[in-house]
Amino acid sequence: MTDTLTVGMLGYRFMGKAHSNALARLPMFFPDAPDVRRDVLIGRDEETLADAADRFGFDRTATDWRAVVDEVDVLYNLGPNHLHPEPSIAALEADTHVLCEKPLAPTLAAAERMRNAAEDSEAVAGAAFNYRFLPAIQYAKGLIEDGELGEIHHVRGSYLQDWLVDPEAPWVWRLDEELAGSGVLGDLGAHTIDLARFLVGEVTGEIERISGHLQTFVDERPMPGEDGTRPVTVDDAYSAQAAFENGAVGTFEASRFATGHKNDHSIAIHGSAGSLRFSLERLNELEVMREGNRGYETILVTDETDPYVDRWWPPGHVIGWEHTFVHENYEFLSSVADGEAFSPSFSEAYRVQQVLAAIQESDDRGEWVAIEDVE
Ligand code: SOE
Repeated sequence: MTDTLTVGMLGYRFMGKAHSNALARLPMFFPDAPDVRRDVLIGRDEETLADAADRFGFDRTATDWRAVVDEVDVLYNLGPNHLHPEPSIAALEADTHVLCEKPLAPTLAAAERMRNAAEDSEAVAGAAFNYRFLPAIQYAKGLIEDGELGEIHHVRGSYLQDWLVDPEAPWVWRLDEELAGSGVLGDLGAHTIDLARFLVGEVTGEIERISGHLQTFVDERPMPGEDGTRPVTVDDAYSAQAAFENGAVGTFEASRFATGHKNDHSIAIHGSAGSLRFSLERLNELEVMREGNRGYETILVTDETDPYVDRWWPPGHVIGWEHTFVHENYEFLSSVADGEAFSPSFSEAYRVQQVLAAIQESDDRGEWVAIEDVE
């Protein structure tokens, strides 16, 4: 492999912008990151693709991922969920490294094929659960694994948005089961389940069984630019209760109808010796309740000794949502250059997919489901 990694990026809208911005920031803020060339931007609509390639700094464009997956060193699969399996598997079979956006796949079966392809490949495969790469979250993980909270009894995560509360909000691919696999469960629930596993998994073990409920509030929406409507075949909201191996109780929910909440991902952990609370709306802060104190203290996680902070600005000069992608890209590309595994791997993302599938099955059956029984 030459020193410069060539990147092919499938998808050029929201995630294409987030990851292209991250790649552009690396040379200035992470000069020890591998050298990367944004080689080819992959999409269907040639005109919008050409404009995006120009803005995002790609050398060329392609309208068929099959033609380029073995030409580049790394494939960024940022397409809609139904496009995660085939291009990623084809790239891994060509020993092209893959960073795939979450959720891994629309279905558990497709996620299993992706996990197996990663196991059989020499390439590095990663799942883009970007919220792991926040200083406050990594600081929280350290507190938990150092035993600062004692035995973990509760894990409580919610991810609240409200972009669909207007019934006239237009139909998009995320609302179709064939294209997305699930609605808010896979889109936002995947983040929360991954974050819970990342934060407490070492001390609680895995989620053993789960009981879930899915709800669709609006079952058809107007097609943009057309007359008529298209059915909504996925969930608008989910809630679930989970039992961890160590006996901890998990409570999870997400909604696209939480009026007034724009991108409110929050998680709280309660243990025998303390608690912590994190909210994406205050992503530089962590609230910590330590044994013997009367209440929570708010820690601004922006010291030079905090993860990634010394790459940016002095203490108190806060970072934002986009920086999670810069950190994630730095770690992924460093793993590729060093020939080391990246976390979260496709196997870890498959574990998340198992929990999502168990929630769907529990909703179908109206009873608790053991994760090991989900196929
Ligand atoms: C959904 O609106 C969404 O864009 C998710 O798909 C992202 O994963 C999340 O980070 C922000 O919200």
